[in-house]
Amino acid sequence: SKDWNGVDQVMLRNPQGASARVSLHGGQVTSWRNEHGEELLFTSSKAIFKPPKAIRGGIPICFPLFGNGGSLEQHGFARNKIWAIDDNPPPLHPNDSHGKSFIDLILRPSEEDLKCWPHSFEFRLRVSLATDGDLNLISRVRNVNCKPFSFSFAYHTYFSVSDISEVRIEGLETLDYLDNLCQRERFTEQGNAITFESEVDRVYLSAPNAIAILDHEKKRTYVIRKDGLPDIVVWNPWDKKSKSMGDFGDEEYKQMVCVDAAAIVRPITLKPGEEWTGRVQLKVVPSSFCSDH
Ligand code: TA6
Repeated sequence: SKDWNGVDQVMLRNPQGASARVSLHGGQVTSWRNEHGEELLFTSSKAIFKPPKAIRGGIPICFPLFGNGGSLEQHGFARNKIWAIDDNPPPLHPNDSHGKSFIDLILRPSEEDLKCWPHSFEFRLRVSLATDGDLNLISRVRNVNCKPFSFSFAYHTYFSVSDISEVRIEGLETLDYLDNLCQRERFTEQGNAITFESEVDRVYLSAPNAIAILDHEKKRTYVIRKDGLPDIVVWNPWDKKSKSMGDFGDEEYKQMVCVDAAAIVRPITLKPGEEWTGRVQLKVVPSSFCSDH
């Protein structure tokens, strides 16, 4: 096995020149670029890159909690921990790594973690960059051998957009959602696509497994495909909330949107020895916009 001492981030590249960067701090993807070197994920210019702060941008791993709850910090501790590189991952289905450059990370609870969340788990994360530039994340959480436990989860994905007021999200029409801005009250989406004119912070329930984020100005569309993750979080802080976040620029809400594949509304419960898998595939495609798109 390679000597990984002192490594704190890993670069993945594919033959066409696309790349991704994974930080061992948080097991967090902090960059995903297409073959032209264009950055597709948003990271705040004021992001803090060391524990105990989560890096504001990229794809924070929210585990064992999404949101607030009990003794755990907001969005859980996984994104504030230093992950290890896993040199002997369990065998994966061939198409999980076929022709892709990938890295396997692992997180196990420290004694400290077990004090605030007394469940022995193993969390294996594979980040891979496909030959076509798609970014794939596979999370495997296993109950090592203790009493059953439950958790919620999200790939808290910050997409880079040119102008939030020109962004549309398709695939969530007619779904019910919980609105974090109204005490998580349940509403039904009426629009034919989600657009942004103010702060949005919602959890869409039982979302389809393909969601499109259209960036009008850049004429490109992000497509999220997910498996094992029933919900989709949509968040943009807009101006007022942006000013209240120290690690986020006042105007940066215009260049980002969070669309998170997640398992929140119905937490996942694992019996001893059981394993859960949550996958997401991120793709970016040029989108030829027609006016009635
Ligand atoms: O995206 C949903 C959300 O819970 C928002 O309410 C906002 O708090 C966001 O996550 C960011 O949370 P963080 O802990 O990363 O500042």
